[in-house]
Amino acid sequence: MTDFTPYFGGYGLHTTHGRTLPAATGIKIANRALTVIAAGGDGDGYGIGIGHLIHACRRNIDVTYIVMDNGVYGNTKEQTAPTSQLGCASSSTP
Ligand SMILES: Cc1ncc(C[n+]2csc(CCOP(=O)(O)OP(=O)(O)O)c2C)c(N)n1
Repeated sequence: MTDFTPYFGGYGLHTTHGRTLPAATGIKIANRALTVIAAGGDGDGYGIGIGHLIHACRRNIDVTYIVMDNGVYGNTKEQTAPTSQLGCASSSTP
């Protein structure tokens, strides 16, 4: 997992894995004047958080979402993730 905040010099919030977009959505709704940038991994956005991603698209509020796609669940020892290559060997699919 990457600490994204220092690159932008703004205020940062680290939230629960898979709940990046609900947190970002809440912040934007609370103060529409803020520029809100959400960032997470592919496991975060396309695995545990996929339902939130779909609803965030549907709501279409003005939030930028950056997915850092390394194709695995890196932080928890590189298990296969939703964007893993077909046939990739990982700690969960050796
Ligand atoms: C609610 C919740 N479920 C599971 C975990 C365990 N966990 C921590 S990081 C992670 C996977 C991270 O993968 P990804 O989002 O792709 O980011 P990467 O580590 O590859 O940068 C998991 C499953 C957690 N911290 N919280």
